[in-house]
This record gives sequence, C-alpha cells and structure tokens, in this order.
Amino acid sequence: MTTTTTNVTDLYPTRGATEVATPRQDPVVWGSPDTPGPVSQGDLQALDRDGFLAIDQLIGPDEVEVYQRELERLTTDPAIREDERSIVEPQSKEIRSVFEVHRISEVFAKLVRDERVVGRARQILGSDVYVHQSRINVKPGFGASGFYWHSDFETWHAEDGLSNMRTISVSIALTENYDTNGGLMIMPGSHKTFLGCAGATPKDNYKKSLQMQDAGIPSDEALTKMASEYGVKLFTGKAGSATWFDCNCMHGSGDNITPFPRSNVFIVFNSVENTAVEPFSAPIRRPDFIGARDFTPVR
Ligand SMILES: O=C(O)CCC(=O)C(=O)O
Ligand SMILES: [Fe+2]
Repeated sequence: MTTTTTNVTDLYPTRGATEVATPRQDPVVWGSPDTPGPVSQGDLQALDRDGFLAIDQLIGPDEVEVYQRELERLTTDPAIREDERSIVEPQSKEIRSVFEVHRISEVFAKLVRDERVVGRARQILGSDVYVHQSRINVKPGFGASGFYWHSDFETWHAEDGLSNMRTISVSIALTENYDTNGGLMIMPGSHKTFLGCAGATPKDNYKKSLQMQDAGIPSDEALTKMASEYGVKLFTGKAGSATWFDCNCMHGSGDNITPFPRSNVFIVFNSVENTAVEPFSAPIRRPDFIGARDFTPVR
C-alpha cells in the first residue's frame, strides 16, 4: 500500500506496526548508456544486479597519505572531538565517526569534487548530485563496535525525507580493510527489495542510533531469509580502494577487535532531482550535518 502525505507519495512504507517488504520502485542506474562518466557499461550492469561496485584503487598511495594525515588531524583535534558532529564509542569514548567532513575539511571537500568520485555518482544517478551525508568511520582497533544490519535508504526515507532511491554511497578505505578488522558486508541483490521495519521512530532517535541503532532494525527472520537467498559479501582492500553501493543494500559490519584500525570515509551522493522533503516516518528531521538540507550541486 502507498500512502500520500503532504502531496508526496510514500512509495516505501516503514516503521509501522509490522515489517513489510516492498519491491523496489526505482531504477538502480538512472543514467542512460549515453551519460558520460568513468564507469563501463559492464560495471553499470553489475551495479544494477548486485547493488555494489568494488574498485581496487580509486586513489593512489601518495594521495592516500594526504587523507590519512587529515584523518589523524581531525580525530586528534580537541575542538573536533567536542563538536556535535563527532560521535564517540559508548565504552572507550574514542571517536567513532565524524560527520560532514567535506565541510569541516578542505582536504575531504576536494575528494568529494574529484571527478573520479563525483563523476561516478553523476553517471550512476543520471543528474547533478549533492552530498546528503559524509562521514569518516574510524573503527579503531581493540574493540571498536560494528554497525548492525540496515538499509541506509530505510533511515534516509524515514528520518530525512528522501522520496526515491536515487542515492549512492562510496566507502573509500584509508587504512587496509582486512577480512578481520570489521570491513563492510553487503548482501548482493538485497537492494531490489525494500524492507520496511516495524516500530515507530522515537523522538531524537539519531542521538542514540549513531552509537547503537534501535529503530529501523530488520528482524532476525527477515535477515535469515535474505542472507540465505543472497549470501553475504565482505569487502577487503588496500587503502585507496573503494566500494560504491546502492542506498538500499542490506549491509553492516562487525566489531574490530584486531589492533589494526579500519578507517573509511563515506560520501553519500543524492540526485538534485530527489532532494529531501519532510521525514516519511519520524516526528522531526535529523540535523543538517546528518541529513543535508543544502542541495547545492557538487561542481
Ligand atoms: O563503517 C561501516 O562499516 C558501515 C557504516 C555504515 O553502514 C553507515 O555509516 O551507514
Ligand atoms: Fe550504512
């Protein structure tokens, strides 16, 4: 069933009384074969089928060093730590995420504008794009906690008001992502079904959910069914490698109990033709640093 509120049709109902699966109503690749960009047609087909695209070396070793230094600077700056954009680990109090890095750091702003990055996003989404969210997820060693299974779009739809699945993320490794230090896991093909989750969104949900999610969580039954059907793929790669993934992929990552930090920068591009409206299933919008309200296209 689709419902209409404030003249916007809700294609993807979620956070009601029960969990409900809805077939995807949107394309994965919005560009046409003529849309210019660095992604091959074969890779676009694979992205459509699997929901992700892995790139061995998106940025070279010299450049990686620059980003690593910037990451170090941001995570050790006391002013950044105090900023509301920094999220700390509940136990160790170490920095877990820093949001809006493309606004607090010229180095990361430049990465966003890099044609290897924004060019792919434009090509896949078939339009100009803006940044809906950016963050570094630091995942230091010795016990940093993981991210439980979720679809990003479920949250962005429910809490940020993105109407359509016209949003793509890239996760760029700034430290090596091994098969042991809490790398990203995706269920290939899961992006073709939207899993609406059971349970209303609490007010100010985001404050807790950034440390530990408790709304928008798929049931064990749904995850078992999806994992059995799709399998689970783990992404590994050297610093400088990248994973592009569709906004509706079922994904997550485990804790990092190794001594080796797993620090990645995530950039979320949304089409300028899909700008945020009011949240579909939450009492209030999340703050702009988590779900942007400035829709200026990246140039
Ligand atoms: O850092 C990770 O492994 C996953 C992060 C994630 O899914 C998110 O930030 O939405
Ligand atoms: Fe996510």
